Amino acid sequence: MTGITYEDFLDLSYEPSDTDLVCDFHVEPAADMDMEAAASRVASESSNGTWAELHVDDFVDLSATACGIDGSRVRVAYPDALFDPGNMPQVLSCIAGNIMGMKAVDRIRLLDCTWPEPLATSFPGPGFGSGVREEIFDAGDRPILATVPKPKVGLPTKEHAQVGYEAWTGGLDLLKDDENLTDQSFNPFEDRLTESLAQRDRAEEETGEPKSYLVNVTDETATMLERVDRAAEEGCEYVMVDVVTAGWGAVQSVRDACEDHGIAIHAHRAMHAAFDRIESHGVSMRVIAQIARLCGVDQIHTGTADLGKLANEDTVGINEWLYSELHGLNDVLPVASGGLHPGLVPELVERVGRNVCIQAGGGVHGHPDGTHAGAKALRQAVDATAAGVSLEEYAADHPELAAAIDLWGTETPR
Ligand code: CAP
Ligand code: MG
Repeated sequence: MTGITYEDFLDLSYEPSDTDLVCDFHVEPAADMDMEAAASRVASESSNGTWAELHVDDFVDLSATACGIDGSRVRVAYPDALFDPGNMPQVLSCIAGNIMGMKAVDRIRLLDCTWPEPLATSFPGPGFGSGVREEIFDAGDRPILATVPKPKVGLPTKEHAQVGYEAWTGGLDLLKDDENLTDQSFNPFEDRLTESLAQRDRAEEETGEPKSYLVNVTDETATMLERVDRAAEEGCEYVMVDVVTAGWGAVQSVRDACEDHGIAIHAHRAMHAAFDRIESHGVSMRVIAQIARLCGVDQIHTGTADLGKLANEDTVGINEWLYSELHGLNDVLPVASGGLHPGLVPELVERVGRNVCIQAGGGVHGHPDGTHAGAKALRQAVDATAAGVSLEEYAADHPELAAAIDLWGTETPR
């Protein structure tokens, strides 16, 4: 009989193999628990163990190993055979499942994962990644620019599409639905899709520039797949999914459908802060971004490097990982959004670079002369930055930019 006890899951001499998934956690043990005991329980509960001593003979040993403890940082190595290839919900049920609520720890946060080739390449990764900037837009080396109509919900379809026309002809590349706009009576999905694309076609005709639309397909999976098909039929280059509220299994289904149609995926991350805002507990945005890349989104919101209105996080570090080599999988284009306006563009580009998408809602539609002027001001701020000219100097003969910086300066809104 083989007894499995918690102590079997700790081996600080173990060197992870190159097919192990290696996860780093922040762990705060419960009052009556030392770190080694807590680390063993994390490895046990997230792989094949439980609280009672087990006496079994005929089983495949899929035990994880707590193989590193450095202060509050615990490293756990998971054998490749524990995981169901290509099944992100199952992976997360291991590495971010029961352990998040176990009494052996007061706090636990999944900080970072090192993804081995067999597991990583069991997922499709992004179809385009940052290649969207060349393959969908000819944006050169400037950031691609997006806006989202505001108020975020409530605009009737025609007004929504008109905002798109004003923004696209003002120089922006992308119109984006807001995270909670899907198929409500005041702006039904089907009408919004066709009306917005009609305005997109007009704007492309008038500007000679490629324009696109991030239509939000978020819903239960069957409906999302129908909406992906409709977006493809209407010639849309993208769909947008609220990846956290929709769920990763659903995102994988949408990715498969988008592969068939050659459509890119914009990932909105609403609800991520439920997991990643409290530094000592949950799942880091870094890991959420890793999951999103493996599941195959092409662009994802990763914050504004503390320039915007929402809680700060390691935007630069996360973006670096999104661009990094990952067993041949495409990279992901980071999206900076949340409280941005033209006056913040130079500092934002200084912090995150140009291989990004910059989204501004209030920072476009709140312009004193309206959406079209606001879009021109945002594009002018990006063009000035790309040309290495200060906003003040550029604003001398660009009145829309001048009005924006008169109103908002270079301050971060709260
Ligand atoms: C931004 C936004 C985005 C946030 C999401 C909003 O609007 O549309 O959803 O950027 O946060 O609803 O707040 P503004 P994040 O441009 O008017 O602020 O990008 O951090 O995921
Ligand atoms: Mg929004």
